[in-house]
Amino acid sequence: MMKDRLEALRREALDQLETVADAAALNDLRVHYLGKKGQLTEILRGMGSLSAEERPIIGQVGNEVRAAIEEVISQKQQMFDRADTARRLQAETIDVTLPGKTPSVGAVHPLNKVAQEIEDIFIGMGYSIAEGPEVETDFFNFEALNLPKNHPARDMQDSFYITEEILLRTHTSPVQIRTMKAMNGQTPVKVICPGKVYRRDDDDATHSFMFHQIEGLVIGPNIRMSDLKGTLLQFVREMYGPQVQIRLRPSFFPFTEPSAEVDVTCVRCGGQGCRMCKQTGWIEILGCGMVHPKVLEHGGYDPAEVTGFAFGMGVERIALLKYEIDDIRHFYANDVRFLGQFARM
Ligand code: 2NL
Repeated sequence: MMKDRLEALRREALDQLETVADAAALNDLRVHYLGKKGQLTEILRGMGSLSAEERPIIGQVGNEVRAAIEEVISQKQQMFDRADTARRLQAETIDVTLPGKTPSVGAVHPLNKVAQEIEDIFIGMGYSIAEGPEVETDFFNFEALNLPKNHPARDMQDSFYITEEILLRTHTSPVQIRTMKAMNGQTPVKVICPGKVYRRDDDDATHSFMFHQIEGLVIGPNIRMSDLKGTLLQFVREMYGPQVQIRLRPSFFPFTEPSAEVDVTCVRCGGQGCRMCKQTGWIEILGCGMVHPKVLEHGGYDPAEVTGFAFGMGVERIALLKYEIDDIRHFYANDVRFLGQFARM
């Protein structure tokens, strides 16, 4: 009786296993036939009522049936495992011969590059770099620079005022005043001050409400105009090449006396005359002069004891000339088609 039931179970199980579709269905069958609450256990539970002679025989048959079913399950499991591996190998193949994706690499902005180049030239001549706040007081931005109240350059229309006494700096000169004060009358002073400056202007191809300035200041006993000229000649030759000449034209700034504007022989035509220099052969690049006695006093120096020179240039202007760019607004548009051209220069 029990033996017949066991043999029937074996046939049924092997029949079912023959057509099992996948690993999940296979597991269901294993649980159904061989599990703790499965069919085989169910039949063998009746062993208790068997005679002592029958029990080992039926036990033997039970073991054979279990072994036979397990054997087929194991074969099927291996078959499904191999199929799964084959499918994954197919689906997850990596083509190692495909070319890689080139990552896009950033680059230093042309304005920062030119500013660094200018800084390096002056560091080579023994200068230090000084920085200071972009939000300044009326005293440091104007008063100390010999621009007294009601001077036309202090017109509300020309600067970004925050209060009556506080504004965005219109040049980096206040950093030099701060440097002088920090030096407590000691010499020499040899600094360059780079940074952003702000002026209320309508933006066009050559003007921006914010631009970058680099100013230089040297103070010591017997600093002369010839020191200024020699320094600027050295600077432009390192910047534009050993062939360039400079000329100084008389000018006016409230903070220098005498004052001059500096031209270089045209970096495009070499002085022959072209559209870049408007046929003059010369291009204006910076302003300079001997530090005004009142400015020395505001900085804590005695104009009877020491003298100094100063100069100031716009980084944008130097960069426009160097790369022959026609519009200052390119520098602020952050168009990678423009910026990318300076990546490997
Ligand atoms: C320009 C002209 C200039 C200065 C800046 C200066 C600073 C101190 C004392 C005296 Cl603390 N002078 N700076 C002098 C002459 C010209 O800049 O065209 N800048 C864009």
